[in-house]
Amino acid sequence: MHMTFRWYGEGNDKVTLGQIKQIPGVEGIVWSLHDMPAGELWSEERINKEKTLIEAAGFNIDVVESVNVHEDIKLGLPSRDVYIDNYKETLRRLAKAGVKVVCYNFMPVFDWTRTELFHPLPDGSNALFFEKSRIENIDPLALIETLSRNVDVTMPGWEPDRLAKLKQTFKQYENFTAEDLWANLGYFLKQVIPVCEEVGIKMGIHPDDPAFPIFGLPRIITNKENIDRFLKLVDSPYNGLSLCTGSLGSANNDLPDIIDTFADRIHFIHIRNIKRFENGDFIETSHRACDGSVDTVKVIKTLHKHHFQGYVRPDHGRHIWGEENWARPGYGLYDRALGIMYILGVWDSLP
Ligand code: DNO
Repeated sequence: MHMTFRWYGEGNDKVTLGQIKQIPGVEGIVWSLHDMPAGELWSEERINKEKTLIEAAGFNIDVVESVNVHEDIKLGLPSRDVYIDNYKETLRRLAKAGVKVVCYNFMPVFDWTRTELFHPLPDGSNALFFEKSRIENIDPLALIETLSRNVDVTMPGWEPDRLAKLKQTFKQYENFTAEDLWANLGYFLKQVIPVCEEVGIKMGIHPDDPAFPIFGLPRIITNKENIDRFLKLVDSPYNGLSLCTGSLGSANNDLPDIIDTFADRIHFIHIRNIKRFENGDFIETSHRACDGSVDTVKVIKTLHKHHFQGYVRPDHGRHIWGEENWARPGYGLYDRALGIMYILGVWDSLP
């Protein structure tokens, strides 16, 4: 297992590479060019600038999260081919720079969705919260507007270029089905995976977060059966998973069983915990198994049993010790660092 830490880049993340260096065990930075609109070709100059910066701080650049997929590809519009060509060329350039794994998602319109970014927990910290009934009754545009008002950073999946076109994008998805999305994902993979095989990059799709349809939009990477279908779309080791315990955990999936079944196709794993409530709400918690609904200890033990050689990162922390005043929602320093110590603690204790 190779420990990593997600970092949003100079000037875009208040956590510093120097701080990350002091967390035991972190080998690599999970990075991206966060200002790059989906579908655009990444320049070698920008890639190499990031590489130099991260490597100078003593980390590898093996994992990119994410190279975002343009909406036209998900919608299956004729314009998708241009964006797929850009995607393939970006992968070639990333491989040349030394990247090994690329994380992406195939969720229509939104990436991860929550109804509150700073929901209080009983211990005085706060965390990302999902309130099911609110999602069912709110206009998505109004929700995003309320949420973004509280933060001064651009969050992945909620980039200004995407949000500006939200109304129009929703219109494009009218009458769009889960089967349409499956077909468009297959089309994308059939073009991209051969390039990955050629250049040695492993693709890891991120499960849908939450792992059920919202706002009437289909979501397909949600459970074991669908993951199986996904992996068979292109049955290559380069077509794999970025398993996320919190995303799949939002729909009560049996994570150890999923890991047992697909271990050789998991290239990257996000470990976090959430507490699920009976009404479908959930809140993010500390990484500790007994604090949430995901048995994180069993997850780590199962990875160990399979001699997991891929990349792992602690996912969304709570905001603790006042860091909600400066850190990105879900991506502060302290709770993710505690999460790493928990993950490594369990891992190191295994024979
Ligand atoms: C949320 C993240 C996701 C993830 C993308 C992958 O915090 O795990 O935004 O990066 O879905 O493309």
